[in-house]
Amino acid sequence: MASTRARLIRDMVRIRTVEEVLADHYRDEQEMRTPTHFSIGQEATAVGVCSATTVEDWVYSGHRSHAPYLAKGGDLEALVAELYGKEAGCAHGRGGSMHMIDQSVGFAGSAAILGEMISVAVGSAWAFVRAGEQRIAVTFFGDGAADEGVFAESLNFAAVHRIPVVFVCENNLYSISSPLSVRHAEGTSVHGRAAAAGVRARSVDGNDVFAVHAAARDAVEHARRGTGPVLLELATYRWRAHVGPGTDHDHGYRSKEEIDSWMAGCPILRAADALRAEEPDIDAAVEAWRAEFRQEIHAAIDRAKALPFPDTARLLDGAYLPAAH
Ligand SMILES: Cc1ncc(C[n+]2csc(CCOP(=O)(O)OP(=O)(O)O)c2C)c(N)n1
Repeated sequence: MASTRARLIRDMVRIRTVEEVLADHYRDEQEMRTPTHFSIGQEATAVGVCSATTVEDWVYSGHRSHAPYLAKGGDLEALVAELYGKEAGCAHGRGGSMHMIDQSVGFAGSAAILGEMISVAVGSAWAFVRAGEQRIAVTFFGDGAADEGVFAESLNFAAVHRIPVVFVCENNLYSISSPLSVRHAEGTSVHGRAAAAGVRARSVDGNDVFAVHAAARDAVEHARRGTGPVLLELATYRWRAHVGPGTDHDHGYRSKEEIDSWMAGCPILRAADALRAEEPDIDAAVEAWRAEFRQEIHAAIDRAKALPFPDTARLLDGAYLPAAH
């Protein structure tokens, strides 16, 4: 099954399977000593967008980083080793889950300070322009990060200078437990704010991987042509708690009915439903992929656990240490 549409589903199944197994190990072993923000339920945004980029294009994300990293082709073993704090991790065991990086495939980096990577992506894309390169930058962030001032500044700067950046807002309705309704005036939206800054902006069903992919291809092409930045606001939903492997049905900030209704709109099930007429064997393929990726992630976990921790004498390598006065 080699069609682009089947490949998008396969990529989502891989991310879902990897994260579900990681979440189980995280909970049961207590050996990964890093906060983790899972994208379970949100896979269509990362897969739909990253599949529209080339290896030359740079992708950044915030704290919810595993899905964009894997969708861009980031090395799985380096991700797992990073979560276990091992020297072989993608950030040498110093960064943890929120500091994914694999520049060999164009995953330029992720960081936990909300909004930080929005401006860094704009700077990278501006550097591409100044070097006469045809590359673009993409930056993933949540609706909460879009409340940071740097978002407005970045939109404006990118629009004024026609910087080839694609802003990707994964709008999952909450900033931790604060719903959009208490943070934004009624009738406003993230894409509306981008449009007001002169950025071409679209709102897309973020749980429809085919729609996301089509919108991302259009956005990437627009940016690469030098016709200016684009923002995609992708409506999606996080199934697990904001941080950690568990669920949060009982935390009181969102209802069980709301969670159930979004789970019924699972991006993998929806994509398989849409493809069934064209690919009647899609359900068997999904099951086979799940089994394949379960093996892959279990093997990666076993290997990561056997790897060494960083040498304590070198723990501060790469850290910024202000000069002593
Ligand atoms: C500047 C800054 N302020 C506050 C935080 C604490 N914080 C971490 S995640 C988060 C909510 C993020 O929500 P959103 O951007 O919508 O992303 P989501 O977690 O929903 O994917 C907050 C407030 C932070 N990391 N950085």
